[in-house]
Amino acid sequence: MAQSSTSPFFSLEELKQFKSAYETGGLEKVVSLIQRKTNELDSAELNIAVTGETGAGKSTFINTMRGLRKNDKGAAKAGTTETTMEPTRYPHPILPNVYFWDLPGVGTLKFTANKYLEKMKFNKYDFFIIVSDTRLTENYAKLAKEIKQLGKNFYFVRSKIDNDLRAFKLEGVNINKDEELGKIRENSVSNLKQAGIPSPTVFLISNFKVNQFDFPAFKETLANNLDDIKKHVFLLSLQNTTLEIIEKKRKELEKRIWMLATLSGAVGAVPIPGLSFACDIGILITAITDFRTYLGLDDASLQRLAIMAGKPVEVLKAEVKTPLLGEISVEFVKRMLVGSAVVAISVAEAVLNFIPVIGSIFGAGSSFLMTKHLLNDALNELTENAQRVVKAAFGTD
Ligand SMILES: Nc1nc2c(ncn2[C@@H]2O[C@H](COP(=O)(O)OP(=O)(O)OP(=O)(O)O)[C@@H](O)[C@H]2O)c(=O)[nH]1
Ligand SMILES: [Mg+2]
Repeated sequence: MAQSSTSPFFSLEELKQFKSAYETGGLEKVVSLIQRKTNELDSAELNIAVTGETGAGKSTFINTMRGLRKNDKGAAKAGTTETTMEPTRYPHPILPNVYFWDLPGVGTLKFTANKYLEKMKFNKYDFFIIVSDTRLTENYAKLAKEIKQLGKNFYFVRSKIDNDLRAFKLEGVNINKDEELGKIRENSVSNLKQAGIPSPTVFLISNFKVNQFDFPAFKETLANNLDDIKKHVFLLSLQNTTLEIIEKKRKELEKRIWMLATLSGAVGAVPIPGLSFACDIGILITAITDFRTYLGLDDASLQRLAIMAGKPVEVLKAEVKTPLLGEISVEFVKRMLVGSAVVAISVAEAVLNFIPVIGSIFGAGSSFLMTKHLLNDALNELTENAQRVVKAAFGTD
């Protein structure tokens, strides 16, 4: 079985620590290190601040990033004339530790950029997204400079780009789309440069076209600028709007498998007959259920994607060719165990049939291998399903 080359969140330093922990304290000591990392992953928070002028599309953007439309449960109110004066927190529907913060429009408050950020309690955010639906003017540059000064990252988003393109159409002008987009981008960039931002990047997006314009590049850039753990959380929070996102999620989940397999291997080493198997099943079911949700194949995620793509949910569901759509049960995992490849079969069947008699002789190694093998199988299957779904939702591009 090929070992995954992706580093599972551990720095070189930590890996060295593992090695010596294993040499002195055995697997048990390694497990406690891994357990700690798993907890770190599960509790990692991401706080994303969204700011900009009134009506720029901040609330709609927050909904879009969470795969929601304004009438969905938990959606931020959008398109209203009343503007909130306090930062409002919106959790992600799947990852409860990912929060988008809807900040009051910069222009609505009579503050300097500095005072504004202070009032917004800037320190708790991981980074800022500055949204504008017009040219990015000097005021935005001021805000960005202030954010930088406070030691935080910012991104410029130019929203409603669909409107710009539609205007040409309404005027009956034939345009080269990429050329026009280039001009709009260049215009904002040069404004910001003049206002003192050295090399600004401006992402042109439409909140209603999630896989078009700069939206995919925007998400990728955000992910790349985060550290390992936050990147993991952020990537898993993204809606499956492109094949690239699915591939990135798969890689992240592969890292988790490595950790889960080690934990399960260690449980297998506990010399209490019967316990090993029961715990393995628990880990497997939880992992497969989580993977399914992260890959957008649970019912609620499919519904959200269908709305976002403007397709009937049945069309997407028809692409899910796995029994994983329903409840994931012990029975299901057992079936998978039996249907698994040769390497796993001997181990798995032995475990199924001989517990509790010889269950405890399957040491850490075999439980480790089995869990890794099974979760890899499940992950691959789920990934293929997710790929088919996104193709059905948005076409093959
Ligand atoms: N065409 C188009 N319309 C958008 C887009 N984003 C937002 N809108 C519309 O713009 C209007 C304002 O959007 P909101 O998301 O409420 O803007 P906001 O920045 O939260 O506004 P305030 O909370 O009042 O500051 C709404 O009618 C949205 O439907 C977009 O990308 N394209
Ligand atoms: Mg709003």
